[in-house]
Amino acid sequence: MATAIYAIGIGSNRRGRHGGPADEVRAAIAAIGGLVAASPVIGSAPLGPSIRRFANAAILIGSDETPPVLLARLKGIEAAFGRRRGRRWGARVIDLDILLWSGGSWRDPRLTVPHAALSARGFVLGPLARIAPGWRVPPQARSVRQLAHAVDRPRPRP
Ligand code: PH2
Ligand code: MG
Ligand code: MG
Repeated sequence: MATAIYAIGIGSNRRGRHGGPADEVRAAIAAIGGLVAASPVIGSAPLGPSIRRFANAAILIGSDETPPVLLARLKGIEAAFGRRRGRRWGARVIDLDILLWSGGSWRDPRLTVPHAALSARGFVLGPLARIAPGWRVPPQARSVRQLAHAVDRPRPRP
């Protein structure tokens, strides 16, 4: 039995060796392994300066890795898929982000879990709510379902 469960966010808006963005997302899910649950692959409009649409998904995996060890492995998969580092919001073949960890919170100079932008990103919360709606996100312990509803309604109504 794996000692931890992680939620991972996956995004692509560029063709790669496996095909279009949705094919890249599906190939990444296979490469990561340890799959416990996977959302559908969902198309989304780009947030930020990128022009191309994204394919996004979220998965749950079981793993014995610590967060930094998992991060290093995910970066290796990104590199193997042809991800070029550099322009922060540029088009990418694959982006693999650690969203949540069953151990709670992690913070070191390279990695913050839960993902710092999680509660602001509908393209992450939408897929994640399909597989882990009841997961309570530290530090406020609001559920993924609550955060997904809140991001759809960014302003309180008068
Ligand atoms: N990722 C970004 C920036 N903008 N927009 C969508 N729709 N999906 C993403 O995965 C995404 C984005 C940087 O990681
Ligand atoms: Mg990202
Ligand atoms: Mg990333």
